[in-house]
Amino acid sequence: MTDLSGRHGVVVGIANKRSIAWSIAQAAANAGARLALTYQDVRLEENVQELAALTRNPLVLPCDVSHDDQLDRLFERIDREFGGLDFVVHGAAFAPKAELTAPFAQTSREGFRITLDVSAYSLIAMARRAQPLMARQGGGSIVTLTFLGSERVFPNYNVMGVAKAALEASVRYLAYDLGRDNIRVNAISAGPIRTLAATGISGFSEILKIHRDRAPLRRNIDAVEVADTAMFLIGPDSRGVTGEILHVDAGFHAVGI
Ligand code: IMJ
Repeated sequence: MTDLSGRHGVVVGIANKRSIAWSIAQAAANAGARLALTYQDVRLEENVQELAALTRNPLVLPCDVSHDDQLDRLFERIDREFGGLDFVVHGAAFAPKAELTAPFAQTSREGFRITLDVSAYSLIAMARRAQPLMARQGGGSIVTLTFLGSERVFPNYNVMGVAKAALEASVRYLAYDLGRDNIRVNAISAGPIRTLAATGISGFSEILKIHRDRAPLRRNIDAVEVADTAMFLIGPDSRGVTGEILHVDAGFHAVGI
């Protein structure tokens, strides 16, 4: 098992106990890491505070990833409290609801801008601020979350698919840039899971059923499986892996028909 004792990490993208980012935070905390957990706004603060209380010595901080000043303050606090940083877990994504229901061709300029800003640019913004703190430790690991909708069409995923494609390309470019400081950047492409990000998506039960029927492992995946893979990408066993999109989807991505 991955040992993260004495390591420090920051996790963004926790909305509630179903969030994949929360499963990763729990796994990292259980592996001995000290964590900074962020909440997007007051609406989610109580949820994150409650969950954070289940981990040892947590730092709970506000951070809306679409605001540079909040990102600046987050990394200043982390630098002050932790004196460095070993890993970042990025699980933030958002598209305005209308963009996930109307036909893709109707995507608005503002909807495109918001979706790409929150879901893709935020990784670049975090990586740049994490870089000096990680370089000081001799390296680090950045892990983000993506979905197969970046590579193939899933009805209604729409501009989120475009944002995830930009996110995955950003993983490769960041891996190239930050590699000189021994900072690795990877993504986990998770199969469909019932999280807040999936609620209200019409036909989600059918998507889970199709995934279960067609995936080589003939089943769905859960957030704990994603967290176990995240522990590999955060920890030293993956020291030679960077710029990678690792599918944790019971093999669904490998199937043609
Ligand atoms: C989301 C929409 C359409 C199809 C979808 C999803 N499938 C899956 C998701 C097949 C698995 C969930 N997913 C992978 C996401 O990345 C979801 C992101 C998301 C969800 C919402 C819902 C509520 C809202 N904005 C959102 N923004 C991003 O208002």
